[in-house]
Amino acid sequence: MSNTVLCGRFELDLGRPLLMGIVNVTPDSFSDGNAHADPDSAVRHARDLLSQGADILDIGGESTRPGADPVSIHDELARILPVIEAMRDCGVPLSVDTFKPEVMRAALDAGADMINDVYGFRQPGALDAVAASRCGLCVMHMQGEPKTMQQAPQYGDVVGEVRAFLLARAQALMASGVDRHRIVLDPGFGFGKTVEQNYLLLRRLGEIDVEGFPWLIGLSRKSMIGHIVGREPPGRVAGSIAAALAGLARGANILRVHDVAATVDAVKVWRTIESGDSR
Ligand code: HH2
Repeated sequence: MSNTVLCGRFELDLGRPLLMGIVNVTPDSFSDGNAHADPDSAVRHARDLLSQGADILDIGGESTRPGADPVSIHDELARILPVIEAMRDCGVPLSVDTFKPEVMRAALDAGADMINDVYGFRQPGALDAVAASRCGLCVMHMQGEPKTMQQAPQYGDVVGEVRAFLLARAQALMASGVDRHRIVLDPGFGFGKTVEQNYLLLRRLGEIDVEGFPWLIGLSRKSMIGHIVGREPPGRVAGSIAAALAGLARGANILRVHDVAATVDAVKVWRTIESGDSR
């Protein structure tokens, strides 16, 4: 198993946990919708996350929260391209959270290093849009689609089905000519899963070996956290960090988070405990 991920202009070293800071250029994201909806404030937010210690920035122009309305290619690009252009030389890889092949191509042309696709590159044309480039690829599991995915998620064996799906998608990417070192996998917490299924997946993450591919996990402020702590998204930071550390303990490599500064501190303490080196 390799400990690096090829990610556009970068090679990510997975020798320590990496933090992907979330930059939602959207009016309707579940946790920070409208907080950075115009590109200028999104760029300020991206710079903030960078100064807090983000290792990767994940720029999104369309919410995928349950029930979210679709966004046109034109509007999605108008939201994300100015942010990519402004942050292109910021020193960390830029990921773009999209499932539309046209947006993938334009984002890569503009200098993005990674494509994060909640559909796992299943849309027609998505494999072709990314195969020939050198970008990193985050392949996420989702049952159904955002508009309806939380209405009635159904699995015989959620752990086995998520594993089989991710393996099949990784194989499809590699069959399209993608180097395996470009791929990271994500179980897709909250995407077509009940609270119980989400916690089962997290608890058993360490057992779900998909041929040694690295894990990216996104738990930050999600409703599975709100369900336990009884708070709205901004009040879910401590709960999100607890879940993130549980993920690290089970082999996660990259944490997709809103609250970079707080998570950086928590990960530092966790690493000190794990390594026994407090110098
Ligand atoms: N979660 C969200 C969006 N994109 N991508 C990956 N790989 N993994 C995730 O868990 C994930 C994701 C949802 O969070 P957020 O971006 O904060 O909200 P919204 O989709 O409403 O913009």
